[in-house]
Amino acid sequence: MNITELHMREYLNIPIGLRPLHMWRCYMLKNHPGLLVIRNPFTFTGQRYWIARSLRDYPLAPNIVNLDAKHFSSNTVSDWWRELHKCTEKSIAHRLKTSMRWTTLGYHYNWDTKAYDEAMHTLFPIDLFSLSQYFAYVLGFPNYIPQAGIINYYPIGTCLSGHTDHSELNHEAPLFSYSFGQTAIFLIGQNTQEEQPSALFLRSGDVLTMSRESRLCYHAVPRVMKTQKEPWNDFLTIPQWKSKEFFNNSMNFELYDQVTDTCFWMPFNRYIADSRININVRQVFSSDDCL
Ligand SMILES: O=C(O)CCC(=O)C(=O)O
Repeated sequence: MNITELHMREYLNIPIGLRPLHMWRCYMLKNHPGLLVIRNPFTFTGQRYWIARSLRDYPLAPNIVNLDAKHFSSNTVSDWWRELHKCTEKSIAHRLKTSMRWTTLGYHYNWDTKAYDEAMHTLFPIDLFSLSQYFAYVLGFPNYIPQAGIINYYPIGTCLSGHTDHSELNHEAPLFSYSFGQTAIFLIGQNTQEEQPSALFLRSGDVLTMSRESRLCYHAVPRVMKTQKEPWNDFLTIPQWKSKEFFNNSMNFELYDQVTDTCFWMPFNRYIADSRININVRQVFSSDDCL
């Protein structure tokens, strides 16, 4: 690829809401080759955008959520955020808020069979697709195809037990994990449960990639705790891009503008003040099978 092409890619495919590449800080862990962490490459508007998408849009039907028709109204199952937003009864709102634990996108993971069912597929959101392809491109995975997403919702005090993500048929492709809101303690182990894991904090905006040797390693979130800083409200420190014309137009620019409006942002701010959101993106099939 020549320099012009490289610049074209860098410019034309930059999802809006990211800091320029030269400001990114990317770390590897000595004992965990293939595990990469980029410390918050998002602007505050970028963080708000992905928080709002994860709460308002991604749980919308036909995407699948953990809330079932036995315990929740059909309106809640199909549009959880709207129902939470309009609920005025405190205890019901609390139940609605804390019951939402996951949404799946694209190829939907079947939690009972622990497999991806090819028949259960909805459109993968184009903005998240572009974001993940951009990170993959920058980190050296130019053929990456985002196909399945899990949005994990963690009210403070909740956790996720140790597991491996092995149901994808393609284990060569990395897994991308975006953290927003409250801070998580993340444990990363090795291929068996015998080895001692390493612990790291995942803070709002952090992007974690599990690739190569670490792709199939055990990992867990034993704790979500109150953050010291709220980068989604940090207007001062982050340079904002002025023009949208260079950016990938897969994003919802209307939402991107709305999230800077205090009134619009208020319900999202209330949610994220004591919760964490994790967006987890995977390629399920091999790139050849997708063409
Ligand atoms: O919340 C996280 O950081 C990890 C989520 C995870 O491991 C998963 O969805 O498989």
